[in-house]
Formats: sequence, structure tokens, C-alpha cells
Amino acid sequence: MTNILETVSGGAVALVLTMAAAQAATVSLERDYGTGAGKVDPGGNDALRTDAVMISDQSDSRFSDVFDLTSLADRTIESFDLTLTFAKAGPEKIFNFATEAWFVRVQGSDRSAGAVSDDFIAMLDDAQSPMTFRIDAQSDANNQDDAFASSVANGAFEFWFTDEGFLPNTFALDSARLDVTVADEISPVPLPATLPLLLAGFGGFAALRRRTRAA
Ligand SMILES: [Ca+2]
Ligand SMILES: [Ca+2]
Ligand SMILES: [Ca+2]
Ligand SMILES: [Ca+2]
Repeated sequence: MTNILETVSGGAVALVLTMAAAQAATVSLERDYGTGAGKVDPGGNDALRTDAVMISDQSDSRFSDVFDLTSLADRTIESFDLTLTFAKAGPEKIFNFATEAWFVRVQGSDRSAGAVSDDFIAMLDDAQSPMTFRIDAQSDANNQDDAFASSVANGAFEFWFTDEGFLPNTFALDSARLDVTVADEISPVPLPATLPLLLAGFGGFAALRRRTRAA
């Protein structure tokens, strides 16, 4: 029985993945922080440099930024990939005490101050910059937050940073890019591409029927 189920579900999964790969499209939104030509001042009290914003854990009006998704309101958003380019974020520690440890947070549904349990949270690591973070239905489920569902529902992807090191800390955020994967508009799929998939699917069912009879 287990083998039969695997045959059927395996065929179904292959069909779905192939169609998703053929139909998904990516929309990229970018911010290049700093004061030079084409650079963005994200506001707040954090200091702007030529090509970065210096984010401080001592700032009264902490950095945050929002990617507006309203232009994608009629599209089905499948995932977000947030790529951050940064420096001087650590992590650093003395013995077992963190002196600097910055985390990116993507806002969940509760936007009141300090409500972070519904946010996507991940640590920054200088050695891995630029880092890409995937926020989707799977990350919502894995982390028990609702950053993906909330961003889609709000038409806005908002992110900010906190530091958990005990020293006063700053780090340089050079840029942020949001790659939004959307399901493509419904369009006719060319028959030659579809036919082998359908035949493979029927083949799976035929195998199932044969096995059932044999059993
Ligand atoms: Ca630092
Ligand atoms: Ca929140
Ligand atoms: Ca700190
Ligand atoms: Ca920059």
C-alpha cells in the first residue's frame, strides 16, 4: 500500500513543480542606502554615510523600511527573498556573552511596539554578507510567525533590526533587495509541453491499477 501511494503522490508532485517552474516570475525591488546619487535616505535618527545607513541600537527613531507591494495586488505572491548587504554587524562575543548580535525582523501582523513573536527573525553574520532570507508560507509554519501572510495581506513588506549584544552597537546597511516570486498570469500552456506530463500522470495511475489487481 505504501508503495502504491508513493507512486501516485510522486507523479502529482512532479507535475506541480514543473508547472510552477514554468509559470513563476520574479519582481525585484531595490534600495541602495546612502547620500550619493540615486541613494535612499530611509529616515529615522540613524546616520547616513556615502553608501550606507549606520543603524544604531541607541537610536530613538530606529531604522525601518517598507517595500510597497500594492502594484502586485492582483498577483499571487508565492515567496519573498530579502537580500541584505551589510558590514560591522558581528556577531561578536566575549566568553559566552554576546557583545554584538544583530537580527533582521520582518513585521508580522502585530505592529504594536515590541510585539515581535509574530515577526520573521534571523541573525546577521558579516562573514556571509550579502545574506538572502526566504520568507514564505513554509517559513511562517517553521518559525510559527505570520510575516509572510501578513506582508501579503497588507501589501507591504516592512523590515527593521534589533541588537541583542550588551554593548552599544552600530552596523552599516549598504542595500536591500526584495525578490518577489509571483505566479504568472494564467495563460494557455502549449500542448507539446503538457502532453508528456499528462501521459506520465496516466502512466502512474495505470501502474496503480495493475498493482491493485495483482494484490
Ligand atoms: Ca558593529
Ligand atoms: Ca510584530
Ligand atoms: Ca547592543
Ligand atoms: Ca549603498
